[in-house]
Amino acid sequence: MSQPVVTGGAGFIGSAVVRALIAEGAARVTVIDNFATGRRANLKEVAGQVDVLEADLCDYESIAPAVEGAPVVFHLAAIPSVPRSITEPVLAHRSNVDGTFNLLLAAQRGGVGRVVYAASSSAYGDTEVLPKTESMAPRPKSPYAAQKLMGEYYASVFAECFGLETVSLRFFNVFGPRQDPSSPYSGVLSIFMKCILERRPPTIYGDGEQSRDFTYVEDVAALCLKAAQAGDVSGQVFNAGNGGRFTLNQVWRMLCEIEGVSIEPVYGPPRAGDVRHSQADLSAAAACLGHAPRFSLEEGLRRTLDWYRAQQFETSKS
Ligand code: UD2
Repeated sequence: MSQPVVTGGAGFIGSAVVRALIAEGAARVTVIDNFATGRRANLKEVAGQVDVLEADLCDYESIAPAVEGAPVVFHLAAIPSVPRSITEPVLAHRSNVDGTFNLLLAAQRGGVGRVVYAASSSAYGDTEVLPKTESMAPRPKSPYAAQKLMGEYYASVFAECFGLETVSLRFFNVFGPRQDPSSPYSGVLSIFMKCILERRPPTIYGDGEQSRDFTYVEDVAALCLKAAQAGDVSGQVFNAGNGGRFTLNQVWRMLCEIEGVSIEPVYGPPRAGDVRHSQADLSAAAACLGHAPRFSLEEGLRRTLDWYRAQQFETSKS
């Protein structure tokens, strides 16, 4: 198959990569998704140019023909949640580790040109220094972090031992349109968006002074495409962040200001496996991949709010 493949392509980030590929001229894109968290609606704008294979990455026989000969595979399929990996460690391991291994094996045997792997900033754990650079020793604090790190290790070992070109991108708290706010495992900003539009307080776990490098989804999708093209990077790991750092309290206040309301959050106990502070050093990604994020946090928040507002309007019409 000569078209790019996106695993998890019906997901929030995966579908952004699909749209970016099509915007850059791909005639067709293959999506592999088991629809555990992905949704067909995420692909509706590009449905005519997407071939969807509904399959689990653990089902080698199903996925191998779909990746064979692909110029590039973007591997975004995962069960992406720190708390879920603690309540459902077996499910998360199967998806994040076994699924990744199977995908790499199928890619290597199928002569795939390159695999771009969605790794996670959670691999760093709590570092003494900020921002976090790729040369720091990883210190995973949750099963999810360990699983994502294992995927990175496998990606570089497949490059080293089997000659499969791979690049791992450590995503830093990606947010934006289409992120599903409906689960307790949802990303915090999608939950914040839903709360602010419904004019009710969010629950913040801990004191809200933990900080994140929130990264707008289109910037991450653009970086994925750059990582597919860049020369001389096989086997390497790069930060995929925005470079900023905001506490949850700050972000909630920004949202309140944008919406012109004042709502006090409710505070709950800290969450197991939570990293305290997170911020990406972008030098390596900028130098080797040409990473150049375009969206400030505020711009990303405004765009995302507009999208959720439009969804609310659609739902209220139907
Ligand atoms: C981790 C990774 C991120 C990505 C993600 C996938 C870090 C620093 N980041 O995100 O890169 O791989 O996993 O899931 O490890 N929270 C609340 N209230 C809520 C929900 C969350 O206060 O209703 C808090 C939560 O305790 C945490 C912060 O918000 O301190 C962010 O949580 P998250 O689940 O959005 O993402 P996080 O940081 O676990």
